[in-house]
Amino acid sequence: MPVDKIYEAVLDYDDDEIAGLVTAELAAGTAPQAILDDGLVAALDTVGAQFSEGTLFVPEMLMAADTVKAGLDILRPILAETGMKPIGTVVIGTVKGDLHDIGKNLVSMVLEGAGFRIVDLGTDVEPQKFVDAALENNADIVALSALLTTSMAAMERAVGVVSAANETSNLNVRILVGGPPVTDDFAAKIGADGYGVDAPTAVGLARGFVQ
Ligand code: B12
Repeated sequence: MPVDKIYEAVLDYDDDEIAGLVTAELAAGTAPQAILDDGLVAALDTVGAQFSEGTLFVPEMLMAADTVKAGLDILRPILAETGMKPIGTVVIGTVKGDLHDIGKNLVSMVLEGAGFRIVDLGTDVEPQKFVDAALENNADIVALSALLTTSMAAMERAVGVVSAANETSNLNVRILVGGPPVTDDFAAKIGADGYGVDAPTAVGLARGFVQ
C-alpha cells in the first residue's frame, strides 16, 4: 500500500516525521482521502484494537492521536478544498462542573479523523449550550464527557435538556456519553443513546448513528 509509511509512522508515534511523509505522499499523487483512510485512520483503528486488547495504554493512544493530528493539519485544508463532505456533525463538551478535557479531546480528534465535523464547546459546559450549538450547527450527535463522579448528575441534567429539546424544538440528535464514571447502565438510565468506553468505540457508535 502506498501509505504504509504513514500507517507505520502513527504506530511509531513519529509526530516529527508525519507531516513530511503526508506531504511527500500528496506530491507523489496519492489521493488525500486514501492517506486519511488507509494511513491515518487505519493506524488509529489498529491502536484502538491494541488498546482494547490491553497491549497498549492511554499514553501511547495520546501519542498516536497527536501524530494523527500533525498529519491532519496537512490534510485538512486539502480535504476541505476537494469538497469532502463531513459524514456528520458532532457537538462535544465536558459537562458542567468538570474541567477534564484530555479524554474529550482524544475522542474529538479520532472522530474528526473518521470524517466528522467537530464543534468543541470545551469544558464546564451548561446543558443549554449543547442544545444551542446543536441547533446552530445542524448537528447529528451531541457527545458528553464526565470524569468526576460528582459530574454524573450534571451529565444526567444535560441529557435531560438535550432530550427535551429533541421533543420540543427543531432538533434531532443522538446523545453519546463517556468518561470513567459512566457505565452502560448509567447511560441507559439517563436516556443517552450510547456509551463509549473509549475513543475507538465512540467512532463505531457515531458512525452507526449517521448511517
Ligand atoms: C489529568 C487529571 C486532572 C487534570 C485535568 C487536566 C485536563 N486538561 O484534563 C487536573 C489537574 C486539572 C485535574 C483536576 C481535578 N481532578 Co483529576 N484527574 C486527572 C487524571 C490523572 C487523568 C484524567 C485523564 O485525562 N485521563 C486520560 C484520558 C485519555 O482518559 P479519559 O478521560 O478516561 O477518556 C477516555 C474514556 O473515558 C473515553 N471518554 C472520555 N470522555 C468521553 C466522551 C464520550 C462522548 C465518549 C464516547 C468517550 C469518552 O474516551 C477517552 C479515550 O479513550 C485522573 C486520574 C486518571 N488516571 O484517570 C484524575 C481524576 C479524574 N481527577 C480526580 C479529581 C478528584 C480531580 C479534582 C477534583 C482534584 C481536586 N481536588 O482539585 C480536580 C477537579 C477539577 C474539575 N472541576 O474538574 C479524580 C476523580 C475521582 C472521581 N471519581 O470523582 C481522578 C480519577 C483522580 C483520582 N484517582 O482521584 N485532574
